[in-house]
Amino acid sequence: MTDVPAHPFPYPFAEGKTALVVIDMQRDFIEHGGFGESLGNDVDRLAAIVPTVVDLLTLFREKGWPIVHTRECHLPDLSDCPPAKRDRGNPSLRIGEEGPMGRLLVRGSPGADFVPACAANPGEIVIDKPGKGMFWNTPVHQMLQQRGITHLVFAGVTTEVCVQTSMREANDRGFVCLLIEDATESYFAEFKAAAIRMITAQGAIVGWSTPFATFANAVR
Ligand code: C5J
Repeated sequence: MTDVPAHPFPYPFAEGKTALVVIDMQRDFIEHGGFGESLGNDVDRLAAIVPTVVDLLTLFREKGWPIVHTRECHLPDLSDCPPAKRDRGNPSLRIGEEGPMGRLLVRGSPGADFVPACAANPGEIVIDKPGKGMFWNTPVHQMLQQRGITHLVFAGVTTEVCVQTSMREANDRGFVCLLIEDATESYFAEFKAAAIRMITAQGAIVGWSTPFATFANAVR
């Protein structure tokens, strides 16, 4: 066990029992013309963290530690996209409609895939999830248990939506969770800050947070 300096107190990093989870680094959230922009968001905020996510991926790959990538996306017939989700908000394009990168958030569409710099390598786990959280309607819990994973390091987008939801789901399932602060981003700076405060409050009620450099120095 290595103590990683973190908020609200050192994170107990468990080598051999830890996986990196990279949430939804997809073109539809990060590039122009995708779902994120259809909702009126400034996607350049999210693109800015790509180099740090790549550094984090490189560290885990160098160490040979397991990596999970998630994609928020739906079956082509949208049978796993409830109207309560599809009809929400007032986007210029809805989930399943044709955009410049294919059908928005539909499995197999170019826009639903990872930004090229964050593509999965062979042997890394890729989870297509219909919800905001990584456990709902996916096999990921069983896959992590089979590999003896007890600790999860989180990165990706967006901090207060899919990252926070996945961390809360993981925390409830007994995983010990760390969020890499500069490897996650929101369309709203204040929501990112608030999400990190909510996660780490009350003695790490959901988990810990730390910057990438601090994590890398500790585990290297
Ligand atoms: C959103 C996500 N924000 N990946 N998805 O709808 O956070």
